[in-house]
Amino acid sequence: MKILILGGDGYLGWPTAMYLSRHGHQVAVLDNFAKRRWELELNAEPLIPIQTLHDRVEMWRTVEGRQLELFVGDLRNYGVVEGVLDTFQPEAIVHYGEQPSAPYSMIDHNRSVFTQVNNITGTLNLLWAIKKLKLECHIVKLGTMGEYGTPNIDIEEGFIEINHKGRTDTLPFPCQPGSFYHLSKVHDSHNIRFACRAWKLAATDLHQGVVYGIETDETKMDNNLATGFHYDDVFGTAINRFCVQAAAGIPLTVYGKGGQRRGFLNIRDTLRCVELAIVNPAQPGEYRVFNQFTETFSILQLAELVADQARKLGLAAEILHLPNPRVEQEQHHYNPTHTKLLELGLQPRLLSNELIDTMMTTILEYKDRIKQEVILPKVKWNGDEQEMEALKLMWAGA
Ligand code: USQ
Repeated sequence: MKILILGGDGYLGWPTAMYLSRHGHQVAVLDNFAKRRWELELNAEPLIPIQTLHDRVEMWRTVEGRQLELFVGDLRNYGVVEGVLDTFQPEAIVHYGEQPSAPYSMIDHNRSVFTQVNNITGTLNLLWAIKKLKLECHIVKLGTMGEYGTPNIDIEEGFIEINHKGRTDTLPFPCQPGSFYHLSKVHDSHNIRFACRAWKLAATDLHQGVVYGIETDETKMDNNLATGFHYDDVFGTAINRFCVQAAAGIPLTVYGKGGQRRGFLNIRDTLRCVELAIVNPAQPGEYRVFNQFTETFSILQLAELVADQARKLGLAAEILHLPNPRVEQEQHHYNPTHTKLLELGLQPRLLSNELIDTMMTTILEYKDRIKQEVILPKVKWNGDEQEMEALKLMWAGA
């Protein structure tokens, strides 16, 4: 199948491109290298050095003997989007091409506007280009479990049947996202669903949980195929950050009580989920949602798992409860449904001590590159300077 990956230079985009190429698909990647610019803005380099996309595409051709087509361009430019779609004529488009960080979207006014304009415009351009070109093409869009927030009822897979004043309807599950980034994904979901209804487009919205992991079968084939693994306060996510903190001998940064529960999945399962969505496509006019995670944990549980494992490796891992820089519930009900990908054949690769060990071993190889100054959370949801100062002092004393 001809598959276009938007955001093909990213943490998930690049491994997905290699994985689908290796599984016999004809793959093209599009990227504008925005993530690399944001990294420069924030002094946040990936832990493992990554090559340019051009070099990685060339390396993939050498190692695997398969050619990835490479487009450079910005999804906010409609001409770019229409041009690439017209040239490549994809049958499926995997859309990762967005600003992916909640903290980034909460830094200041500029970054929050940027996140929403960037994400929503790119997706709208994509929808309009597919319509204009009359492409028969399945959109596989990376959404987030964070679109739902943490309601005090079980979360369904996209839709919920509601009885109201004697009448019944199946409606989109209510959304209570926790950042301007997560909100951008909600707005995307509404736009995509509308385009499916109005223009008979076909889309799968993958409401993904927090991804962890450094390696996939493909990145392991050569060091020069590595993907961008972040541990900083803006682009790094929970398990990945905890493993790096333990390796560096820094306390594990649990925000608040740590009772926040989220869905998690291994990076390899992300690739498999995307493949399952592609080979079992939505039909014209259909907008469907898959909740894409394999297990839930509280943040404190995860920190304890990582700390226990780190101690077995002889590292002195401690857990530090920091004042929570985010506005979020720290103790709450969380029981989201996630059956659709399992029904399509997903066999989850659950978090195990071995997996944490493997991650830590890889991280320890790059220990000298860990920048301690990018670990402490600096972005506060309600911008209280005094509390941030107190937090810095607490960190300094730890
Ligand atoms: N957290 C800590 N300590 C840390 C980092 C995070 O306690 O050092 C807590 C946060 O307060 C939050 C939870 O861990 O309660 C998850 O935070 P995260 O930074 O791991 O992930 P999040 O900001 O939610 O965003 C990530 C990805 C995003 C994706 C989302 C899926 O960056 O692209 O959409 O996970 S989900 O969390 O299900 O919304």
